[in-house]
Amino acid sequence: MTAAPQTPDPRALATLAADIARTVGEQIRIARASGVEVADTKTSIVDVVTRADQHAESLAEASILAARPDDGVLGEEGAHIVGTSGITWVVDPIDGTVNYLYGLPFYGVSVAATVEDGAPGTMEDGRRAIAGAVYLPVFDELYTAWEGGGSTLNGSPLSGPTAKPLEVTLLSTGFGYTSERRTEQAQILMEVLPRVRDIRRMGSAAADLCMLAAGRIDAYYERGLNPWDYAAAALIAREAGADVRGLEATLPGTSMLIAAAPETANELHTVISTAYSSLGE
Ligand code: LIP
Repeated sequence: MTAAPQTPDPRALATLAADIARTVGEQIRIARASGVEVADTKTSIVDVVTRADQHAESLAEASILAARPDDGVLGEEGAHIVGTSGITWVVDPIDGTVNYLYGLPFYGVSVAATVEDGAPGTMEDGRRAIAGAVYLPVFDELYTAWEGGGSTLNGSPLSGPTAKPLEVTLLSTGFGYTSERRTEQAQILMEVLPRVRDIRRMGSAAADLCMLAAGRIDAYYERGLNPWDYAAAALIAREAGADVRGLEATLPGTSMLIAAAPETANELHTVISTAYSSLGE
């Protein structure tokens, strides 16, 4: 009987994730200076993919498999390799693609090593990140975490968000690419916005969750994210002390991702849950 593959040291996986995120991030930052080309659209005319997204994902995939040839890879731009090691790398080559297209600074590379064992920390897509990194090249900020190892920004430990009453909470959120989803999100925002200090819309879920881990925002929520948007940064936020949760009994992920200090997350969860109930959801 073949032995089950041993889960590798999460710290070593985090180091690999960080190296790849930084290398790919530097490549896309340099490439941006020469311009940017839309290669295709996806769920709508405003959901774009650039040539840089495609090249970045190819580089990330090749780097992962050079280091760990038996692993799987799942990428936003189509990478889908089923591995045999039990580790699947979930990659967003450019999270914040529209920001990258417009030359705005909030974009980054997200690389997560995940397992599918259903243990606490498992997201709605069934994967659990045990190591991950997000690199924001314009700011030269590398966020790294591994399970049980805490989170760091450029090597310095992060202590995450502090608990605050919702009325003084600086909240980040994001919106989908279809008018139907944005109509619903605007209705929810109408319930949330009057109850918080202010909102920020940075355009990258990975950056949002890293800002939360760094304590630069107090809370984040979004509906409609993909696994590659959140895989690494949800771990970074959790390991910094944030409560990352879904709506009601749902695991955090595409249906809803709420992240804040536990007490703040409780308040925000109640407001969002009530808002969706009044929408008839
Ligand atoms: C983005 C997310 C962001 C969301 C955007 C978009 P992309 O991912 O990170 O939170 O609000 O609509 O989905 O498309 O730049 O990889």
